[in-house]
Amino acid sequence: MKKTTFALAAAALIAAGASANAQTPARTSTLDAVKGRGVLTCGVNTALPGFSSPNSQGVWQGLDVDMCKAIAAAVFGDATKTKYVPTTSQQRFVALQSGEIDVLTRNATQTLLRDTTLGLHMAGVNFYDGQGFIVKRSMNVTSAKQLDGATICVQPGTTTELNLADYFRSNKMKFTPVVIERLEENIAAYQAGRCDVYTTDASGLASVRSNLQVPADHVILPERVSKEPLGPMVRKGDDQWFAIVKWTLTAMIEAEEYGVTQANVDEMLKSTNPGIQRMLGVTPGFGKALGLDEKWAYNVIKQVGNYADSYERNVGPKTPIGLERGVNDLWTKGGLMYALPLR
Ligand SMILES: N[C@@H](CCC(=O)N[C@@H](CS)C(=O)NCC(=O)O)C(=O)O
Repeated sequence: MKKTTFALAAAALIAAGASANAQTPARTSTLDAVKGRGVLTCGVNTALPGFSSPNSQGVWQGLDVDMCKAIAAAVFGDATKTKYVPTTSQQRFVALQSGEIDVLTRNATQTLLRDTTLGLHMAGVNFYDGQGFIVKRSMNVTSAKQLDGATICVQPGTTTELNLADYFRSNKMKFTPVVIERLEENIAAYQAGRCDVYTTDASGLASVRSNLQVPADHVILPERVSKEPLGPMVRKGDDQWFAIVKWTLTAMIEAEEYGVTQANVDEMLKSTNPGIQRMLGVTPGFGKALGLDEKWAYNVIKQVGNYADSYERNVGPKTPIGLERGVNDLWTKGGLMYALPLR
């Protein structure tokens, strides 16, 4: 009798598992699928210089592209084994849910509803941001509070669209939205005067401005009207893959904390600091725990760099994007970047 009950319960569990499998393609190991394919597929922006855009030779570059390369370096020991799938704000989550991409490395904000209803997990924050507004200098506007009655270009399927409505409502102002899916068309509409204002994450504004014909003719207004913690996302239901993405980003930040850079990582293999020894695989066990080679983090730092290397190269003050570290600096320097202990 007991045996029958057990068998029935087991059968029910298997059936439940099977139906969950049918709904969630992520149930097969993403790591195995990526390794089998020999390439990591990342969902990126269509063209957001500094974050992800192809250069004149068609080579993808940017902070979010580096996130993708870092995962490839951790998995394959080769940061070039990547494929980039450009996605609009509206397509991006479906691309991840459907398995078209292995990871979304594309300025996606973590929110409660996205976390609970999309079947996706945010694996960390690689850029702390906030929403802003860009206007033509000739409008002589110095504050978002002066935008009552403005026509505003915005991309659908974004937190931007929602925050925009909140901000204007709470400041008792009116606006006319012009909702356009593709970034380039938003920018064209803004430049052609179809809208007075373009709104998105401030990092996106800096990127967009660097691409305008005369950047100095446009002003990013000082208000930040939301919190936009941006970072890589994975499908729910594959804890190992989630851990790989999470700890790859963590390793980049941890390396900056330890002063281990792309330039000195080989020298650092001789370090007597136990934390550095664990991170670089000199003390083994940490790669194995992730299902990766012990040199996983070494490969990330050697081939892509630590978080600061990537930040300065792609979006820092010396680049056309020109973003100070600000809240994206290490916690030891007054910022929010804090690596969970790699031990
Ligand atoms: N962080 C916001 C906005 C993300 C977003 O899609 N921003 C636009 C404006 S910067 C974008 O990335 N466009 C680039 C593209 O469509 O290629 C969100 O997750 O909803």
